[in-house]
Amino acid sequence: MPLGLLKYGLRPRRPPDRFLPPRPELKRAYDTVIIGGGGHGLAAAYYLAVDHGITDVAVLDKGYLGGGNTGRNTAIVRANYLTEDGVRFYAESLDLWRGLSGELDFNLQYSERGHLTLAHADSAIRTMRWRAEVNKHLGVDSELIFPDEIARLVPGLDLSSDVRHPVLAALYHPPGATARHDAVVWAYAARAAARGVELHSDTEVTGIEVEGGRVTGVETSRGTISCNRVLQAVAGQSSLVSGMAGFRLPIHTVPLQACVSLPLKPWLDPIVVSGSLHVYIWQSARGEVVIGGATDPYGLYANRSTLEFAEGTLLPVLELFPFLANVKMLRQWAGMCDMTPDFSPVMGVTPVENLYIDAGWGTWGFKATPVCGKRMAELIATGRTPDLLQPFRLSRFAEFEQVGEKGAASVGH
Ligand code: PYC
Repeated sequence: MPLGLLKYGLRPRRPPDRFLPPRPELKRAYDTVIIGGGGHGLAAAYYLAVDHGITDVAVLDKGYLGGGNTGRNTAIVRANYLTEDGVRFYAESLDLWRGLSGELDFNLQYSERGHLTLAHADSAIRTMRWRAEVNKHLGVDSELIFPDEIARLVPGLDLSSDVRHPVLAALYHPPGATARHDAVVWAYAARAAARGVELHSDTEVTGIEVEGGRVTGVETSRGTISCNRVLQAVAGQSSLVSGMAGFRLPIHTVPLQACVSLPLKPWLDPIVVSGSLHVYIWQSARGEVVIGGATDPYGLYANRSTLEFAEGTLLPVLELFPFLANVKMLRQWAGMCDMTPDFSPVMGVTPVENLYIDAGWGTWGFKATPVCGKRMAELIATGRTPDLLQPFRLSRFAEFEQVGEKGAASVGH
């Protein structure tokens, strides 16, 4: 670390440019088009350029960069999944996250604070013990802890036994972290653009051109582009975009809402989740308490906020932290989650040759940003599906090889 600091201090240009270049003219042809200028699309563009030297790339977004789910999630990073495939995948993501501020030379405010999933019943303790064992087996730090230890980690948590859902234990995952989600977008975008990748906001894809089973271009609100390869990375809109290419996804889309309070003095270090109470909570560097709950119980393409969410989520927050009773809420918002039947994402090839997909993230796409970007870039560049992505292929549904991760959700479904 001191050597890194010294090198940084002696660099001729520091800090590197944080700003993004103005939007260029749209060319008529690119090697690769990425639909979706969120964290995933931009990360894929960055790794295509850096790892594979592919820079004739246009990233298209119908709005502004990071205006979709990347700017709407609650910024949690963890790897404490249930299946071996899930744990391996997110463990690689954790490794990448840890070095990412340094690699991108951008302060992503990556903050390792620990993650607790509360158990309120014996059955939950059993699942958490199972998760802890799978995690440890694969080198991911997770363990079951009990009220004494929970009280030490989470001051203010009501651990009384005479409440509706007493806290009996928790799955503790020390590497659980948060990162500044917008900064992730800006960093990947700036570093990809510096290598020649073109960033086209306000450029809506309205059609995908397929000839002889192979993708040949995309139609956009600014004209048609031909290309050799396309990646769709459009969380919340995945079925709509794949529909343009003529294939269907086993995905339904539901809103997920969240809110933040006015700033409070720092009191909560870890992220605290109760799947049974449908609530999760952490405190940001600005002091705001970030709160989320369950997905809305109906399919909808809308980013609106509802009073039902506020009432239904804040009540269990007060069961866990009664002292928050008079705290004012500052802001409430929603994103759209593409849910798959097994609660795992879809990454890989599609029925259309050279059209690749990154979709189906449900309620946990943000934490996968670096690993998904890196491994999708590898697939696009080499044409070979990396082992880490193989379990998440689209064809797994037809092959009855699902990767069941519902039990690892932080969010109620
Ligand atoms: O999977 O950790 C998670 C999560 C937190 C909020 C939404 N998803």
